[in-house]
Amino acid sequence: MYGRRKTGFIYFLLLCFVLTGCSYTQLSMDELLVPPKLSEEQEEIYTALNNSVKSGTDIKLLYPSSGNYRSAFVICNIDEEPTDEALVFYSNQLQSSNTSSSVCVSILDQEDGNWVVKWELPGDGTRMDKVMIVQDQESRGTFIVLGYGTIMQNEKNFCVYRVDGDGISSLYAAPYYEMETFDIDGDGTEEMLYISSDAPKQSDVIFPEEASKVTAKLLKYQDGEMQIVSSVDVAPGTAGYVQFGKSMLPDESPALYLDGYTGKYYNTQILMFRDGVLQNPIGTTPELLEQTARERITRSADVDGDGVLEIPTVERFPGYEEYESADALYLTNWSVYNGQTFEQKYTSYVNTRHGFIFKFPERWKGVVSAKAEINRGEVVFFLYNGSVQNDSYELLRLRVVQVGESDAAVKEGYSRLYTQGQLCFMYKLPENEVPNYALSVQEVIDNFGWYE
Ligand SMILES: [Ca+2]
Ligand SMILES: [Ca+2]
Ligand SMILES: [Ca+2]
Repeated sequence: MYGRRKTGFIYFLLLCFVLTGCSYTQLSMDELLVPPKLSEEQEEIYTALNNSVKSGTDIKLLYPSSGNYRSAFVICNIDEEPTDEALVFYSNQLQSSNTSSSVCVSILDQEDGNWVVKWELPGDGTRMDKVMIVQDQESRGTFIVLGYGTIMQNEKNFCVYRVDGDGISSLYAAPYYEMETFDIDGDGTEEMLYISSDAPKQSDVIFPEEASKVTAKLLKYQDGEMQIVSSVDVAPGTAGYVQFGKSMLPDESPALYLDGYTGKYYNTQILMFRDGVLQNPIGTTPELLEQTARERITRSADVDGDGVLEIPTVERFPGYEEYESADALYLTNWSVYNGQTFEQKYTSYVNTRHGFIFKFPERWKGVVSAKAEINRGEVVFFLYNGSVQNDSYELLRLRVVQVGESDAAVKEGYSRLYTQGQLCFMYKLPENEVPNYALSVQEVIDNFGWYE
């Protein structure tokens, strides 16, 4: 069941990419440190761009730091003419100067097989933060959202452009902390959501508590312009976000999961569109928000592959109550929010280092503890009997080894579950079964999953 649903979800993701029809490159952190080598097509675009700028200036390509598009080149069909256009992000520096200059965006098109600059857009910052492209389902054009960062970490500005038969026009610009595109009202077209401060100008502040108000805003294209159709408060004290999870509630209505952090812990708010307005029931109800607070396990995840994100919270395994927090072992509880309350669905062990989770069967809850043997890449689960030193009722070992070491582990009685890259995920069931608590091989397979 799990495998089939997961395949469905991956297919859904692929479909999303096909629908937007744009190529993008996801880069790892290492690749980001070294500018990637340009492809032949990118070289052609780069040369055309270079020829178009003033002599005596250098083009420095700029790579967006978040979002799906991480390349300085986005090659994509943005208008009614069937060939691809190219967006290039760069700064144009005088060779004599070292100061960081403003972002430039050029849009190039192909004429007789040659790339030529078609439009130039002024950037509003010194670095690229995020690029989003939405092809409108009602054929009202392509919407390009460009987010710019400044030298101040928190100051970012975005601009929304619309491309149609008449050319490109700037529709809307605003400062923001985070932004995302998502079909939150389920009408088939993606809206834009962004989080920003509603702080009035310093000189207008009368009530200091109002100065720090931060809201999520829903931006829609209607009557020929981008309009804020609704906004809602987000939890005060959120220092930043680790994930905007595009998902749904158990009733299948669209929901955007905001996994944030406060400096002390992580928590989750959910934006949804109900009764014609944007709502954030968890973020605006402190008692609900508190129920999502956790010191570790940063992100919500769809741990059963049904398309609904589960929200994690953590508690210590039995026997670790008195340990220092860094030495304790934690189990993770996963809940769904049904629109009113949280429903706990799973208890699991989560290994963030190797990106896997192991869900506990019902009969293990509250009675099974664990021990980590870090040098062996191993975790041992056992029936708790008053102390974590007493692991005589062993139930399961999960171990991650290098592929080259897996044969040796098989000789020690381990079996292979999955091989991924250079790592082999293995398990071992004890020879002496503990009555009522022993797992079958099938249960081991069914309860193992990925957490990325
Ligand atoms: Ca085109
Ligand atoms: Ca929509
Ligand atoms: Ca789920």
